[in-house]
Amino acid sequence: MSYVVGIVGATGAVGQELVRLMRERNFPLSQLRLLASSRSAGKTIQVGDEKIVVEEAKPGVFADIDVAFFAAGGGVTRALAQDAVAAGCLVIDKSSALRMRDDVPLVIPEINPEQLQSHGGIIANPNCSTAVMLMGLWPLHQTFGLKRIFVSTYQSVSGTGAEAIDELDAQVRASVAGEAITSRVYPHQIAYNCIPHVDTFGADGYTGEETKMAQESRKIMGLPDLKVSATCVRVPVLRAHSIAVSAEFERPVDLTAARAAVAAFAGAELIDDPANNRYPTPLECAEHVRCGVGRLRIDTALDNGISFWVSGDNLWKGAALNAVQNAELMIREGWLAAKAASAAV
Ligand code: 2RA
Repeated sequence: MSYVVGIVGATGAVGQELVRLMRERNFPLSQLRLLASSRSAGKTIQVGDEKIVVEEAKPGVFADIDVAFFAAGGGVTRALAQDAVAAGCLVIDKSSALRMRDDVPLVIPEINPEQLQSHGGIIANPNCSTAVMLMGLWPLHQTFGLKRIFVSTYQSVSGTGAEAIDELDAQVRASVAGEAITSRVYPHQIAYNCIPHVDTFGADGYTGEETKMAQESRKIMGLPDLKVSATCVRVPVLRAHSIAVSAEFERPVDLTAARAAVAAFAGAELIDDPANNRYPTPLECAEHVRCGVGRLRIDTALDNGISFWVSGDNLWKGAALNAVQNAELMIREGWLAAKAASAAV
């Protein structure tokens, strides 16, 4: 069986990764429809041997589409997702707009795949920092029982979008040329700097990104009482987010079992040989399916604590790849119907 797939936000960074991953992973496509704002409608995008004309994402466009990956902002999801659902289209959404709704499963297929069976037409994809962090945390939770975590993120500029990549690049070039550096995307220069400010500040002093890491981790892992203290930081890295995690567990921990659990987990690659300078880095983990997990050690400040470092591609596991993996799993399990199937012989 093959599917008519729509990508809403097809011209953006995540939209382009969706196109690439579906081709590379041989997603069963009968047709690919590229959808974007009215500004981009009419442009053509080369996909393999085919030139596809970008259509405007607007009500009514989903009638023949089986699965729509929403890779635009929350505003677009709020404006169009219900229209897609009403047209019988499965929505897999990358935005944060609907993630915490009770009737919207928030799914990482290596963690809570069973939740893909009970939805009202919309599946949400987690925030990129949360997804990457959980690739290290989940196998440790299954082994020792998670109690609380303290985390700091090191988030690449591609998490903000193409304009932030351009800003970092322009600032590095300006610095090398001895020219004035200007900042438009971030409130401070990002080249040669770190900015402890991802998303907007709330009244409690935490940013939206920090709050998302707490709420989404609880929902995905089914741990409503999990205590999370997060500090999210933007760093001058182009692609792949990294997270330093200190986790406290219910049961006594040991590193041999911890490393074995991470090594056996489908979402992670254990890269943990510090004596030979082997640990994950964003450069090494960019454009990799699995997130790199390393620097595992007994935490010296927590009871039953382990600290570790994880790096993973924010545009892949943190966005496009996780969305495609969700759809692939639904297809494998027979949970996704194609509209044209009844007409097929
Ligand atoms: C970021 N979490 O890196 C965002 C992207 N979704 O800013």
